Amino acid sequence: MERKLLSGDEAVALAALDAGVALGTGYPGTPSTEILEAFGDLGGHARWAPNEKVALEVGLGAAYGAARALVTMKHVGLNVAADPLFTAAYTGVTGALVVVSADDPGMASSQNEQDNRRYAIAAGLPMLEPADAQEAYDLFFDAVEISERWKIPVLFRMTTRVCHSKSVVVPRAERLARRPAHFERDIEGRVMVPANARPAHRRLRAKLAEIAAYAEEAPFNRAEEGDRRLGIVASGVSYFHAAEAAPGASFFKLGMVHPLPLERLRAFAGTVERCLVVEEGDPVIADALRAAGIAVESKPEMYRFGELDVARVRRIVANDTSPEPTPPRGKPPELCPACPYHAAYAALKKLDCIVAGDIGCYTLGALLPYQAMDTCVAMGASLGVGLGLRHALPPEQARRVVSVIGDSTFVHSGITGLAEAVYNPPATGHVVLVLDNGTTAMTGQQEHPGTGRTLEHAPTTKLSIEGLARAMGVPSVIVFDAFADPAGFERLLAERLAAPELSLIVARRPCILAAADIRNWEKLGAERRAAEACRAQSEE
Ligand SMILES: Cc1ncc(C[n+]2csc(CCOP(=O)(O)OP(=O)(O)O)c2C)c(N)n1
Ligand code: SF4
Repeated sequence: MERKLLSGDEAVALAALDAGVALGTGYPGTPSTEILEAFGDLGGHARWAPNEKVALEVGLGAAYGAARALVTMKHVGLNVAADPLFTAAYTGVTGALVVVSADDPGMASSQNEQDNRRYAIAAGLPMLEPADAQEAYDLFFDAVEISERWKIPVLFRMTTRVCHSKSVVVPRAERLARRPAHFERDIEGRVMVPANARPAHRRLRAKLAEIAAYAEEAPFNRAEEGDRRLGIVASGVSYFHAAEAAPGASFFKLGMVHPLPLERLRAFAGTVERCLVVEEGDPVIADALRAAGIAVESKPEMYRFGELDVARVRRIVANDTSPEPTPPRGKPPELCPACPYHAAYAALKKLDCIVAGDIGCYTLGALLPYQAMDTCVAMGASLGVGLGLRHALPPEQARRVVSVIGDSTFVHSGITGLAEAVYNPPATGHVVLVLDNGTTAMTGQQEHPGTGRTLEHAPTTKLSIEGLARAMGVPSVIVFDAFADPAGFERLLAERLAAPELSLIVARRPCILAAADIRNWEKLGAERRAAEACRAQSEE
């Protein structure tokens, strides 16, 4: 029997391949990024989208066309994709649509630790949650089956530990063949005007009731008999922590966290003296069980924050609310010594700018030695927040406001903010600084539409940030290498801050860690283009 050592992310990629997924799409974000990269490496059709909303819509389109589609994102990405997600629950799909939400309890690399199990409840979608790589592999097939059987998108929740921990995976001997794609017209089912959406909502609730009945029987939800004095309900990695913290206890291991198998859980709770829900993040399962009249204990509030581990679960079992030991503070992260961003931040600091920042490697400009970023909320927020500050502050302060955004983030969600800047320009003007290092550095150097290369680094049409800004009507657009000429950049920034118009500066220089690879891919791309041109000529 074949055995592979895989991370949870790699297991999902392999499962997607073995389950005949025709298209994988998503936007990078730790801890989900490796899924699409691995899917591409395995030969799957994998694509980076400009953002999560577009990724979900592309996946949905493929699933309307009867194909199986995989969409990946980190937890906050689901906020971006939430608009189509909620209505996709109404329209359903023809093929299969599995949406991976990789949550980050403890915020190893995120701006919040939102618990996306709440999205399953809010959107009315089934959600599966694997506990390790083998289960990630196995449950992916269940997700595809549920999606096809009930013609519904399925959420697949993973967490940092499950995404990144490696364990042995035994793949299936037989792969699923790809579904033949085809289009069937279904205007009432797919066009969500109110008259169609009203019955669609009822259909969704009926599907969910059927899926709840299925969850009562499904083997991925299982009771494990043990000592009757303590029964633990758990899912995801919490199950393994609890199994180690309370060996011998009775367990109810959930593979599906929405809808819950309430009757089996009620029966389980009735067989144990004390029934405790061990879950990372919000008390989602505990609240649902209590709302159904099932008497369970939830963890104390202090364990809502951060990841769980075996030691913390032991404390939960003992109902220990004494202060927890504080982990030693590590060395704060900093920009690489030769990072192209240094010159930009030196100028922003020197000119005492009020910086509406954004998310990427460049967020490190908020830390020492520069401390030259004043806000950072969500991807793309630098534009809107900067404009709001410009509108509200007295002119002498407003003139110091700069929106700072990376190239990948600009394409992800900065473009609409720039439209707002053009449409409602502040009286003092505004300065948008796009730090273009030619990659998505923060998540491990992924491509995006502005790099002109696909997920596999093959050449494609390149979105020009400066061309786009000019076409949108930004009056002053300048491309500058701040690293090569720091003094010139400082002069330019001072001049643009003083101008009562909208300026967009693209500070362009490759990330030092990505530069060699970029050169290599550019060279390979040029060779490929030349070979294609040659072939085309010889065929003429
Ligand atoms: C909605 C959302 N999706 C994904 C992420 C993960 N993420 C944070 S910043 C970023 C892009 C960073 O790239 P870029 O803007 O080019 O800046 P760089 O890291 O290269 O400096 C990504 C993918 C996130 N925080 N929020
Ligand atoms: S990885 Fe690249 S962008 Fe990030 S700090 Fe280092 S040089 Fe700068």
